[in-house]
Amino acid sequence: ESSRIAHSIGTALDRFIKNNQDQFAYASGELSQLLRDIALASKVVNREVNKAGLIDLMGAVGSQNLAGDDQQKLDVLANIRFTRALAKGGEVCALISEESDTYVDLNNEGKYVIAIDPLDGSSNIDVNVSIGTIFSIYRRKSPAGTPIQPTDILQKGSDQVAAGYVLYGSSTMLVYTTGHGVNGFTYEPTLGEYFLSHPQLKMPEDGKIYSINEGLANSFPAAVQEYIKYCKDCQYTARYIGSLVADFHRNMLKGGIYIYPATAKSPQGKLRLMYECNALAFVAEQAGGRATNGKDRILDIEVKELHQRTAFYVGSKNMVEKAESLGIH
Ligand code: AHM
Ligand code: MG
Repeated sequence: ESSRIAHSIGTALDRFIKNNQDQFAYASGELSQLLRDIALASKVVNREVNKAGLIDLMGAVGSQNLAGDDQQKLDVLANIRFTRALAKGGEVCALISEESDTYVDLNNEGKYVIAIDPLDGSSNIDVNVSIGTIFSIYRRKSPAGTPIQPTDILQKGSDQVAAGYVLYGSSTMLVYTTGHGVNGFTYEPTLGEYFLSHPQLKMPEDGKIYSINEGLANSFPAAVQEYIKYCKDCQYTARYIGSLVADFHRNMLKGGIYIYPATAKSPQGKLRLMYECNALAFVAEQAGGRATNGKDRILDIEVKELHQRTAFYVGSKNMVEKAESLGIH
């Protein structure tokens, strides 16, 4: 398998998906199509992210689009783009999104359920800093064509069949796993294609970067404060963008830990289990990293509601284990 991957560096995403679809346990063609739909929507969103600062300017001159989409806020627009692409693709029966209170019915014949944060990092959207898309894919439990059940929607992270993220950064990347390691693709805008640039990504087991919003430290649990002190005693590097995907991605490549604990403002934690934490936990574990809420493995947490929040500790295995040993929760 590793030689197959080695040979495919530089391979376009479409070909990579096709070459590897025999790894999917079932409905391989359909999951492949679903991944392609996500990639396509991400290219559209990427184009819009790239001209974000021009939207007001151009919108005033005349919007490109009769529906007026171009004047929408970028996160709402991204939700529209992903929903449309997935609706057209037909593989998805239900879509859970940060942007909608309830799940959205798509094609009832579809075999997959998707949970997505179409554009994460809202505080960074207007200021030209990296933002991301996060997605989790589940196989529905009820037979295709029958009414959707709560058990189709509220699946645990360990049930994910694929997950990943798009990082709209200095270059745009798509990173995903189907449970056979993690592969990263970089977008080549003039060709309009993603190419395999980071095959079989592994997160360093140790790291020296810690990422946390330290402005909220007064209300962090004592063990988290203790862990931060430990990081300082070790003279680790503090890096916090405030875009989960970007912070996670940097830590995955360089080795580090991302922490969003319970705070006075967000007693359950701020981040959402279904469309922020589970996907990154799956990617982290597939890359050799670790993800926990302090008590349970993120992927084992029982999902009770769509927008459930959780404390989130994710990153290099030894760093997360050190934090756990101090009793974080
Ligand atoms: P959002 O979904 O409203 O964008 O919030 C999620 C974001 C994450 O990207 C980021 O890691 C975190 O919120 C930052 O929160 P804070 O500004 O409290 O540090
Ligand atoms: Mg978000």
